[in-house]
Amino acid sequence: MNNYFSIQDIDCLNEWIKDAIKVKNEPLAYKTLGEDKTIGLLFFNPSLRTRLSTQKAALNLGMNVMVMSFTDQGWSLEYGDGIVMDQGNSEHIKEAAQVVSQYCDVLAIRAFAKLENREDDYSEKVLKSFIKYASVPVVNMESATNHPLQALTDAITITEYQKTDKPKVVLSWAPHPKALPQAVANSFVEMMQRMDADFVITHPKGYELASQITKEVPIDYNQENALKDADFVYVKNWSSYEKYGEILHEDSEWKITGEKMSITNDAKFMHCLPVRRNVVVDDIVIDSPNSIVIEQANNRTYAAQLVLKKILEKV
Ligand code: SN0
Repeated sequence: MNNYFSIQDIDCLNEWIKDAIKVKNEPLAYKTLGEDKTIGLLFFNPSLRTRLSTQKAALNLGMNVMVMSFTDQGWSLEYGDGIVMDQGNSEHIKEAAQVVSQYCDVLAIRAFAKLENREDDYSEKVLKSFIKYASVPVVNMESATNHPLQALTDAITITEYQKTDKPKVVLSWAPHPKALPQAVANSFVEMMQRMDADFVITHPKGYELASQITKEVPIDYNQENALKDADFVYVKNWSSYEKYGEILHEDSEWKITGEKMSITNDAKFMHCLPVRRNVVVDDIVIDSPNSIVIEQANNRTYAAQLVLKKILEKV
């Protein structure tokens, strides 16, 4: 595998999940695979889990790690072709990507949606430009429209906790004070279509995700109805795709409460984190034994480690 840009880069999902669990059981089994290799983690947005779990994954493989934040360090980058650079941006992606490729054997990049222009975000300008101009493999640490390391983590976590061959998985939209990207939800929806799951999405009208991603997945606008008999409740806010980047209404009644969890089949509660307590989910749910958010975050390391292992086996 060259790049890990989206979950389309996973060739055989079942094998990847099995391999990730093997990595989890023996994280230091390949501790020399990445010897004398360097990964550069480039962040255009904040991070906690992604930064530390990817770093941990790289260290488990014996790699050197360099981390750089472009939010407060680094030049602001220009992506346009043939642009007269007499405005704010100091450096062109063409030089930046080629230069960092000389220092690193693998690059991992986080660049969220700006939520200003749908076409711009869905063109994946930042990640695709790095892939185009870098001469080393590129890993997506959440781009404008997808978060494939999170989705792989979620697949591993559901596999670990599922009690039946075809669990019912519900992706529920939740309220949030800020407009958030669709990336996590998009990748989760794509992943659930590849897993053997009875999958349903629930959200208020107007929050439909891109139809090229949701395809035939059923959407239930009645949250309580969707939650009935659920084995996993995956909760996430996203802003509108149609009215791009907008918060349409507050909808505080979509918060996940203890009462709502009681209509599920004793479901596990999942969230990619960070989560706004008592806005997205009540304390009583996230603090309950059915909440697996901490275990889910732990699996970020093994998802990243599997991806890096596959890349290292090729470089
Ligand atoms: C990001 C998102 O894409 O929704 C990252 C999730 C892994 N989440 C946020 O930006 C939350 C920010 C906040 O203030 O709650």
